[in-house]
Amino acid sequence: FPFDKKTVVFVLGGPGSGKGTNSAYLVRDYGFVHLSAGDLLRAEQKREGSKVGELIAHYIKEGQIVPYEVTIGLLRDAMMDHKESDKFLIDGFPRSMEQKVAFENGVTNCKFVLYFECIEPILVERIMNRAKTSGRSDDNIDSLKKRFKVFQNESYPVVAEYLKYNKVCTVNCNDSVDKVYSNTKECLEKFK
Ligand code: UP5
Ligand code: MG
Repeated sequence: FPFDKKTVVFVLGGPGSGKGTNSAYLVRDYGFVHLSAGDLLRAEQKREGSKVGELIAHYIKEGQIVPYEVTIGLLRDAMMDHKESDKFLIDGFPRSMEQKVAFENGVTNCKFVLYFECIEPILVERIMNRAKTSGRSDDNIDSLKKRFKVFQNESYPVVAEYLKYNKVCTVNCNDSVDKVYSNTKECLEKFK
C-alpha cells in the first residue's frame, strides 16, 4: 500500500521522556496506531528463530542504535499489518540522521515531530523507578548513561534538522503526567 498517503508523526525525546506514555493516550483519543521501534526490537529479540535476536540484545544493553535495516524492516512490516489505518505514531525513531534519510527514502516523510524535552535528573528518576518492574536490560544506571550520550550525539541532530523546517512541536515534560499530556494535545491541534 502507498505509505505516502499516510500521516506519520515521529515521537522523539530522551530515554524516559514519556514517548510511550503519551503515545498510548493519543491512541485512545485520536485513533493513531502506535509503533514503538524499541518495543518492536524487544519483541523481535524474544521471537523464537529470530536471526537478529542476539544482535538486538547486545545493542540495546549498550544503549547503541541497532543497524537501521533491521528497525526499518520491522516498522514497515508493522505498518503493513495496519494498512487500513491512516495515522501512525512512530515512537523512538528515527534516532540518527542515517535512519531519518533511510526512512524518508524507503517508506515516507513525517508530517511533524513531537519532541519530548526533559531535564536529565528527572529522566534518571523516572527510569530508575521503572527499573524496579520493567525487566528491561537497559533500565540500569550504566546503560542509561550510554543512552543519554547516544541521544545527545546521534538522535538530537534529527530533532535539530526538523526544527529548521518548523516541523517540530516541543512538549515540556518536566511536569505531571496529566499536564504533559495536555501539552501534547496542544501540539496535535497546532499541527493537524
Ligand atoms: N512517566 C512518564 N511520564 C511521566 C510524568 N510526566 N511524570 C512522572 N512519571 C512519568 O516513561 C518512562 C517512565 O516514566 C514510565 O515509568 C512512566 O510511567 C513514567 P515512558 O513513557 O516509558 O518513556 P519513553 O520515552 O517511552 O522511555 P523509553 O525508555 O521507552 O525511551 P528510550 O528511547 O530509551 O527507549 P526505546 O524503547 O525507544 O529504545 C530502547 C533501545 O532500543 C535504544 O536505546 C536502542 O538501543 C534501541 N533502538 C534502536 O536501536 N533503534 C530504534 O530505532 C529504536 C530503539
Ligand atoms: Mg518507550
